[in-house]
Amino acid sequence: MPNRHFKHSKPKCDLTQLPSLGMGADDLIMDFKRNYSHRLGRDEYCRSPHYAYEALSLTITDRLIERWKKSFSAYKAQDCKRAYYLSMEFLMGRTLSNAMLNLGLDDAVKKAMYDLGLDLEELQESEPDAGLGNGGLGRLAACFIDSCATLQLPVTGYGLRYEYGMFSQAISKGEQIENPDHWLRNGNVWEIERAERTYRIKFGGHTERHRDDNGKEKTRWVETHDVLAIAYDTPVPGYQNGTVNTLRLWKASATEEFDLQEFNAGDYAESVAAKNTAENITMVLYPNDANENGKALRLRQQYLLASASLQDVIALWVATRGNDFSEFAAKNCFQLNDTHPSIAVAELMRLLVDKHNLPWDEAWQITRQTMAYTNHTLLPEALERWSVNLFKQLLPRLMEIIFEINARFLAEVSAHWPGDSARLRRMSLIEEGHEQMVRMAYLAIVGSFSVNGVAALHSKLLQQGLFRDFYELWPTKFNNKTNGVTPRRWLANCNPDLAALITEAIGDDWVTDLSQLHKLAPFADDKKFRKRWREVRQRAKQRLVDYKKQELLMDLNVNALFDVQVKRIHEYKRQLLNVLHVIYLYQRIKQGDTQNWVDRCVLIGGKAAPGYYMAKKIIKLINNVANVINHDPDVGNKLKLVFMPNYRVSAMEKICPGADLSEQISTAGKEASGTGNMKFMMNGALTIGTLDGANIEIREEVGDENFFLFGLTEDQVESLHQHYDPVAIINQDEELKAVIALLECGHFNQFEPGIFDPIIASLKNPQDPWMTIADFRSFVEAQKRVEMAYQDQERWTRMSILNTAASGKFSADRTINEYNDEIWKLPKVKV
Ligand code: 26Q
Repeated sequence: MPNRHFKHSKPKCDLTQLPSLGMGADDLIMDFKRNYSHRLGRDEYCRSPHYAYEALSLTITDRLIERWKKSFSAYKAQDCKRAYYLSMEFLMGRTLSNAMLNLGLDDAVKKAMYDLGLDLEELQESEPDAGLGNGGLGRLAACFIDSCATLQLPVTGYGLRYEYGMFSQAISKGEQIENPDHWLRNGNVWEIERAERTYRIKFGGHTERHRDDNGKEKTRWVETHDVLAIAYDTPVPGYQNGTVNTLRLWKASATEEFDLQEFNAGDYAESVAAKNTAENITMVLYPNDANENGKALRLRQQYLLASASLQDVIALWVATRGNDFSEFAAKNCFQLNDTHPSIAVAELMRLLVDKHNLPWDEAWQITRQTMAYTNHTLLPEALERWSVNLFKQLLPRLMEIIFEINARFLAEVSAHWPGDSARLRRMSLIEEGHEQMVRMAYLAIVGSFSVNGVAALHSKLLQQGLFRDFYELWPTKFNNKTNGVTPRRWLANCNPDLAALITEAIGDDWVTDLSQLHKLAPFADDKKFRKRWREVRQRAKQRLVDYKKQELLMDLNVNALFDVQVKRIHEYKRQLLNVLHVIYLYQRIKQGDTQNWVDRCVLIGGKAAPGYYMAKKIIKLINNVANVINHDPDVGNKLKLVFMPNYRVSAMEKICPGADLSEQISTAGKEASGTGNMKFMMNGALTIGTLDGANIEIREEVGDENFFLFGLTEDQVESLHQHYDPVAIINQDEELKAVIALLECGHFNQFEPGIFDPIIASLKNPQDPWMTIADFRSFVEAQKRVEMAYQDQERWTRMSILNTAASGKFSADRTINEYNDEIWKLPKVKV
C-alpha cells in the first residue's frame, strides 16, 4: 500500500546530501560488516575470500563516489575545457589496492582487515584483472587516466565494456592454449550502470536526399538496424587529491522496437537471435595487437565507441548551450588512441551536419580543431585499412562523408603541388587497387590538428618515413610525446619496500613529481644505503621466487641474475634472440666453459595472437628449450629458462620489482616506444637494449655506463637490407654456428621432428626483416658485460640506484603535462 501521508512531501529535497564517510579503521570495519552481512548476505560460515573482497571494495567504492560527485560539480561549476581519451583498450588490471593507495586508505584498511582477522593479500588476489587490452597501447591508456586524475585535469576515458577481455593463457605440452576471460562472471563492484546515458547507434540501411523545412538539401540515413550503447562508469581516483575522474565504457544492447518488429512479423526466435547480433558487438576484445584483416565486427566495435562517445559529449553540450557550436572546439578535445577510434572524424561531421544542421565548412573547422591523433606503430601490417565495400554496407553515410573529406583534401594537395599526380595517389584517403581501401591513419591525420608519435625516434621516423607527405604539407601538426607510466601503480604500489626506502632517503614528493628521484643519485656512493637497497631488492626477488613456486611448482635460485623479458610475443621484439643466447650459454656449460660463471634465470612471458603462427612457434621453442635445460643435471643452478604463463598487469606488478636485467631487444626502428622498459628501470633493473623506441631516451637519462647497449642502429638496419646474408654470418661465427646446429639437429624437439624448421628458416632468410642473426654477436658481448657488472655486486647496486634515480622522465605525469601544455590546454581544477 502506498503511504498517502507522503504523497505531497517536499518535491525538491536533495537526495544526495550526506555527512562525509569516515576514513578511519573503525569506520571501515563498520561499513565492511554492513556490506558483508546485509548487502552481500553472507555469514561467518562463508569462507570464500571473494565476498570479503567485495565487501571491502564496496566500502571503498562509497568513498570514491563521494569524491566523484565533488569532482563532477567542480568541473561543471568551472565550465572549463575538457578532453576525452578515446581508446578501444583500457588495460586497467586490478582496482582495489590502487584505490586504497590513491585514497590514502592503505594503513586504515590494513588495520581494519587485521582486526577482522582477514588476510588482505588473499582478498586482493581474488580480484580478477580487468584485461580490456592487448598490451602497451591499452596499458598506456590506463596509466594516462591515472595521471590525468592525479594532475586534476578534466579528462574522461571512453572505451568499450567487453564481456570477455584478453584471453587467459595456459601452456600445455609447451603450446599456448587460449581460454576465454569471463571477467564479469562474479559481477564488478567498481562500475555503475548509467542507463540514463544510452545512445542509438545506426548500422546498415542506405542514404537519401531530401529538402528540410527551410528548403535546404539534406541527407538522411534510413532503414538502419540500430543498436543501443549503454554507459558503465568506473571511478578513476587521483593520488590523494580529492579528484575522481571517469572511465566510461559502452555496452551494446538491442533496441526494444527492433525485437518488436520481428515479433510482429511472427518470428519470435528470429527476434531473440537479432538481439544477440546487437549484443555481440561488445562481447569480446580482439586479441591481436596488429591488424586483423577487416573483420566487420571490429568495425562495428570501432563505430559504436566513436558514435556513442561523441553523442554523449554533444548531448551534454546541447543541454547547456543549445545548438550553438561556435565554442565547441574551444571547449572540447578528443585524443584518438591510434586509428582504432578514428572513424570519430567522420562521425563528428555527420552529427554536426546531418543532425545539428551546420554547414559543411563550419563543421569541418570544428572537427579539425577538436581531434588529435596518436600513432603507436610503424609496422605496415598494423596500419588499419578498411575495404570501401564493407564500409558502404555497414556505414553508408560515413563512407559518403569520407569521400567528401577526401575530395576536398585532394583539392588542397593539388593546390599545394600542382600536377603531382603521384603524390595525389599516395596521399589519397582511398587506396586504389583491385579492392578500394580506406586508409584510417590518413583520415586521422587530415581530421586532426595534432599528430604525435610515442618516443623521439618513433616520431622522427613518422615524419621522415610513413607520413612524410603529410609532414611536408603540415609540418607544425606533427609532434612527439614520449610515453610514460604511472609511478603510483608501478613503484609506490607494486614495490612498497623500495618505495619506503626511497621516501626515507629523499622524502615522498617523488610520488607526484618523479623528477625528484634524481636526488637518489648521491646515495649510489653511500655504502650503507647500497646495502639496504640490495636487501630490499633481494626480498623482492624472493617474493617473485615464492610466487613462481606456487604457480609453476618450481624453485628458482634467488641469487641468480634474474634476466626478464615480458611483453607480447612478436617476431620484431625478438624473443628468439633471447632464446639463441640461452642456447649459447647452455653450450658453454656443456663444454665446461664456465670460468667466472654468473648463475642466470631467464624468465620470459607473453601472449601470442591466436592467429599468429610464428609467435606460437616461438612459445613452443621457449618451452622446449626450457624443458631440456632445466632437466639437464650438468646445468643445475647455473642456468634456468622459465616461460611464465598468462602474463598480465597483475603479474607484472610482481615481476618488475624482482628483475635484475630488463630485455629490450627489438630490431632498431620497430618498437614505437615500449613501456615495460620504463617500469623495470623505475624498480632498479638494468637494461640490455637496442637503440629503439624509448630505450634511446632511457640511455640518455641514465648514461651509457649504466646501460648495456648492443645491436645495429635503425639506419644500419635499413641499409643492411640490400645485402643481408645471415648464413654467411652464421658460418663466420663458430659459437653461433654451434647454436644453430643444435637447433637444426633436433636437440630440442627429439620426438617432434621438424617443428622448428619454420623458425630456423626465418633466421636464415636473407629477407628476414628482424635481422636476428645480425645482432647475435653484439648481444652476446653485451651479455658478457652484464655478467662482469653483476659479479661486482657493489657496482651493480650503484648502477641499479642510478637507474631508478634517472627514471623521473618516464612518469606518465610528465607525458600528460606535455599533452596538456601542447595539445589539450586544459586548466587544472582543484576539488
Ligand atoms: C587493429 C585492428 C584490428 C584488430 C586489432 C588491432 C590492434 C590492436 C592493438 C592493433 C594494434 C594494437 C596495439 C598496439 C600497441 O600496443 N602498440 C604499442 O603501443 C605502446 C604504447 O604506445 C608502445 O610502447 C609500443 O611500442 C607499441 O608496440
